[in-house]
Amino acid sequence: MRMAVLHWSPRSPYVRKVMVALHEKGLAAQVQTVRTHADPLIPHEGLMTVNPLSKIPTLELPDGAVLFDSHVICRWADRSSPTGPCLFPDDLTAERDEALGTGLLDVALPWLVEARLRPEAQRSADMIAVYRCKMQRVVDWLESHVPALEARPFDIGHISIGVALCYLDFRFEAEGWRHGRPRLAAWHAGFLARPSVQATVFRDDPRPV
Ligand SMILES: N[C@@H](CCC(=O)N[C@@H](CS)C(=O)NCC(=O)O)C(=O)O
Repeated sequence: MRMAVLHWSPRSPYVRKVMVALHEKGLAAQVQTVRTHADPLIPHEGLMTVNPLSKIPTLELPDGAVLFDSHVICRWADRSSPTGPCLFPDDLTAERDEALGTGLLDVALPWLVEARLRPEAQRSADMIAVYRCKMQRVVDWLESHVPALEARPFDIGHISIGVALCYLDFRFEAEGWRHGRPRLAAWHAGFLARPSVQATVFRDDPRPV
């Protein structure tokens, strides 16, 4: 039987969000991962035949259907399996928090490109200051919302926020997001203990050609 194929990278936080969801829903073994290098500065011709945005995660289903982005793939996982937590409850708070987590990533990724990938002469200190400001405001907001996070069952909002904070540890450790945010740090320690999170750690693997 053909398996679903996930365009995947151990460096991508959006991919990790999907992988955590697949593990939580008991679907990880049913999805084959293929290492796909989606470089924001070089569109990937092969990937664009299935996702014209040249982005990962992209999921190819056995019936030929293609799903992207991480939100849609996580919805697919939630619908496809009765196992594990309900990731998308009717209450829109879960998806609002999902948007906050991916929104934090939407700040962190261009920040990384600006600060480390673009030629030095083209880097903008003003843009980097904006990214840092937004990152700090998001983690401040999260610090004040920890009681709300803890009050409801585990859902897509927890996955998205938890993975985004893991990505700050992976790429922006020097920003020290835990400093002055003890409740969020304690909540995240619990997130890190989940088997789905431990099974999906970030890793700087060799880039495929
Ligand atoms: N909104 C998308 C964002 C996906 C995304 O930006 N992925 C990055 C990898 S971490 C990517 O493919 N970048 C390639 C590019 O921007 O061209 C999602 O949630 O899946």
